[in-house]
Amino acid sequence: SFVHQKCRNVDVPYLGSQIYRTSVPDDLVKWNRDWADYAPPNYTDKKVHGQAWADPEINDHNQYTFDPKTLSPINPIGRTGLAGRGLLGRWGPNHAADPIVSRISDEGHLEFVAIQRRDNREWAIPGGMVDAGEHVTQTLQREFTEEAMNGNIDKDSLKELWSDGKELYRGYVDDPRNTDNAWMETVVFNFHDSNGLLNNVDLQAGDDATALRWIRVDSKEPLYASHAHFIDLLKSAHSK
Ligand code: RP5
Ligand code: MG
Ligand code: MG
Repeated sequence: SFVHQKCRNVDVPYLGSQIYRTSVPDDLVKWNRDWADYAPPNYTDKKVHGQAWADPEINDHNQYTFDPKTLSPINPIGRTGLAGRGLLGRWGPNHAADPIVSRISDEGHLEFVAIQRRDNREWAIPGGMVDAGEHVTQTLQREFTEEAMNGNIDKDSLKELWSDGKELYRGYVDDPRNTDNAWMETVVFNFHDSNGLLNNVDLQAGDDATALRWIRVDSKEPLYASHAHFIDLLKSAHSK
């Protein structure tokens, strides 16, 4: 069964910190495997404290549903070697949306719009967090507009594209920011441009993206978090 990898990396410190995760071997990821001495560092980035988009610190006076031992929600996949929230605002699931905008290139290859992330320089789908009260369909369009169109909102040019999305995935993401108590979940939609709509759109990296390009699905290029898996799903969806 699936065990997360990217959120167990001990080669580099946790993003934006000097904190190293406890090394968790594959066979001790599942919580039901005994590990009496497991005591990972507890870390929540200061950037998270006091933010409107984040939960407060947990103490015995507030109302979350807890693991009685740790007083915290626990990662559904298992141990990550780090307690606390790290860079994530929410205890438990942190909700994102990932729009995969694809086309068939002139050479006949299925390809998708990818951005390079500012935080760790890895290539990724231009996704982002669902804002409070926001519908996921809005998040998908907003994040693509911010990260791949540099905020140039030309509402009508992609209307047809946005109206025909296909869901590819929803659930857990093996994000390098995940911890034992906070993790990413996403909804992945494919918007396939069969009509050349994107020829009339100025694609340009924006917001937290530092570069943009089309990546071929068969390029085997390493991607951020679980995004390579999402691209596999895209590939299957188009090979039917
Ligand atoms: C990943 O983090 C999701 O798949 C999504 O692509 C992304 C959301 O976080 P930010 O891009 O807002 O940092 O887990
Ligand atoms: Mg964003
Ligand atoms: Mg993003």
